[in-house]
Amino acid sequence: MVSKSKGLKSSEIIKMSNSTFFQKTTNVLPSLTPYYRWDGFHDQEFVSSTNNVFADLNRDNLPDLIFHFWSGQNSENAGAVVSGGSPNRLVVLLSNGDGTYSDGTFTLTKSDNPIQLDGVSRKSLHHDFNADGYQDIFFAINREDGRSGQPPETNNAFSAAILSAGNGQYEIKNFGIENWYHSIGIIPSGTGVEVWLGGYSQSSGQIFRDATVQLASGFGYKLGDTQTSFSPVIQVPGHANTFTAIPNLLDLDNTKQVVSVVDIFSGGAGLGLFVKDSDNNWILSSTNFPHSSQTTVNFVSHSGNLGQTPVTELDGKVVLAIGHSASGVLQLFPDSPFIAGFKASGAVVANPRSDGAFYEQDAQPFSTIQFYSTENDTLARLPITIVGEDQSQNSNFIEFMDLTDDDLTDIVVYPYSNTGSPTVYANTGAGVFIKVPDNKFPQEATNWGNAASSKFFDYNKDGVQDLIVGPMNGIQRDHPQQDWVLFRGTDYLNIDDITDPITITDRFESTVIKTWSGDDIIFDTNSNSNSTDINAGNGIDTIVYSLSVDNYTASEINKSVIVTPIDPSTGGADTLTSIEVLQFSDGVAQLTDLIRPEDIDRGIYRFFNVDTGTHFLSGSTVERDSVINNLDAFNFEGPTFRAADPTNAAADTVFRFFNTQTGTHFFTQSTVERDNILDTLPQFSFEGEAYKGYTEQVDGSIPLYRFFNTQTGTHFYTAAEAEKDSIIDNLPTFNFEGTAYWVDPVMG
Ligand SMILES: [Ca+2]
Ligand SMILES: [Ca+2]
Ligand SMILES: [Ca+2]
Ligand SMILES: [Ca+2]
Repeated sequence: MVSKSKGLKSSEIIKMSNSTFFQKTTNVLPSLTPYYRWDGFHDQEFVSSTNNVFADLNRDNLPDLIFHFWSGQNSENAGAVVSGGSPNRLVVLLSNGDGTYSDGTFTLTKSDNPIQLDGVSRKSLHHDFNADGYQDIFFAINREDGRSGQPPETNNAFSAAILSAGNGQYEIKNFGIENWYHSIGIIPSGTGVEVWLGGYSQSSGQIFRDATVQLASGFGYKLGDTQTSFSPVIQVPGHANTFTAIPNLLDLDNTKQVVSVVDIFSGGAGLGLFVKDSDNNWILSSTNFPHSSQTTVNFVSHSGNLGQTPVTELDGKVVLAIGHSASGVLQLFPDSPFIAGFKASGAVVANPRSDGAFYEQDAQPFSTIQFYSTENDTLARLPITIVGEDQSQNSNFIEFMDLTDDDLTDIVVYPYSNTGSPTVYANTGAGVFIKVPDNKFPQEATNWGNAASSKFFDYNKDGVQDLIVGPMNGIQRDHPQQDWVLFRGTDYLNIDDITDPITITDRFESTVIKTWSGDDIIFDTNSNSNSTDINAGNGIDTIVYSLSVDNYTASEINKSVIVTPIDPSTGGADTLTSIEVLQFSDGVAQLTDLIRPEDIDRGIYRFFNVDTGTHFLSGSTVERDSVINNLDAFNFEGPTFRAADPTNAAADTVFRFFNTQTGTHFFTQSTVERDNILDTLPQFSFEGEAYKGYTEQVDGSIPLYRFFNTQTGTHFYTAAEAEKDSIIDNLPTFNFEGTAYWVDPVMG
């Protein structure tokens, strides 16, 4: 793989906190301290901003930063029922167009007062909802966050639309019905864009927790005719009690929608699949909950209380509770079907103690990402693996994006930690992801405890993702360090140095498979029926075919080998790059076992060296086979002519030299030329007799023509009249030197 690293200027000396790919910026973001210390946040409470939106609001083609800060209630209100949402404030930092930002909230809203929403934002998105060329922002809002201990029936809030007015200004609109909103998604359908909200309550002031009345509360809205009012398009029926809408990318006519579902009645979370029926109404066609059925166990809580609590099993682990934190859709490889990805989070307890009870204090955080197909309108788990998956991260956000510039979508997890750095899993294209080493990302120690988190976005629009890090999960109002850090991405991530071995046991019909510097193994199970590009990177890599070697042929192109099944019904062709071991059902094969070069009596075989653009000739079948099997740069072209019959009186020795400067061979029959080279050109290493050539035309022989390539300083030989004529006509850098000597044709 070609490295795209541009190197660092001397002024960009790497500090400990930076990585090769991310450099800390200064003087780009204004101080955020004034917002953290806003009087409306009262005193001594933590201030958070988890749902940050990066969208171009002022249409300068650079993203703007939309923060929604919020704090908890004052401590004197602890335990008391407090009406209203937690204190909150919307702040928009507009791009100045010169790589810096400043507060543009007033510019957009023309309001002197801080902008407050109906509560705390839980998830957010942006889209040009009213099609006026300006991005609009949506937040799922609730009044739970920041009000711990409040009665649940007081947690409902309106969600918020930051809707453009078409003139560069924005209106803040509450929409939907009041609900305990958790999530938001968007469907750009042909009949108008829909915004879907996932809530927890059926309607304002009521919570349906009765297991026999499992009412869901998902809502979809689109703009009404006035372009300012929202009309409902879906209210999700029973079963689940909340859901997370995710973007509908699953089919082109927007009749299919995957959402993630939380169902506390069955003790876990999963996915729901909605499809449109013949009346154009959304119906829930399939759900899939990853955990096995719930059982009730003896349980000892942190406070020592013994009681009964439900547990479920997930991937062989006993899990106390599974919440959903995020979901989305992605393609495993370009043009492949979209699949749904789902991040389940919970707490896992390995075993009950000797008294037979499970203890809450034994619990460890647990999260895992799973993938589902939606074929036949049914959610089905896919056997996709993540090598090195960190299953103990506390995180609420995942994202699917290509960070390695290979058109293969990678997984990004944004955990809460001291450095705030993301965790990235790189996509092989074939159902296996692998953890990217943490040192590819900034590891700046913050003093925000485990509140720091991050988000990729491209602030300078150079195509390379940049990384913003901040105390998203909340810091104290009087904390001494409240400014966020923006790291400029200097280049696409290069992960060629990953040495963990990767095994691809199921290709998922991928057309592109890549692995890196580990010793990797790639099987042909479920291979693409057309063709597949496979690059296994450095290491000793093996490809495994399910049939015996006599069922395949091979040819060489550039530094790759194309392996093709003889019977097309058994699979497509693979273009293999950097694969060292060819394994078939009857054992390891050499490339010569697939290319099967024909042995010709006195045959001289020709190779094209793709590195030097020169040809290599050999009269030795041992040398020929060694070059085929060992030198990627040499493409075998077959026998090109035959050496002279040594019993013929006109046959005489052809000498071979190796030019150590050009890496090419030179042939001559002239002893004068030979001796002159030996005396005057030390870069030519004499290799002795190569084969015999005729010193004159004999019966059946043909001339071997010699050219001098003035660009490479090498000689080229051909016995083919058509090739000779074509070079004379078309390649002025080749000086024709006439007949070197005579040889026999391959056929004849
Ligand atoms: Ca708009
Ligand atoms: Ca990628
Ligand atoms: Ca960038
Ligand atoms: Ca490898």
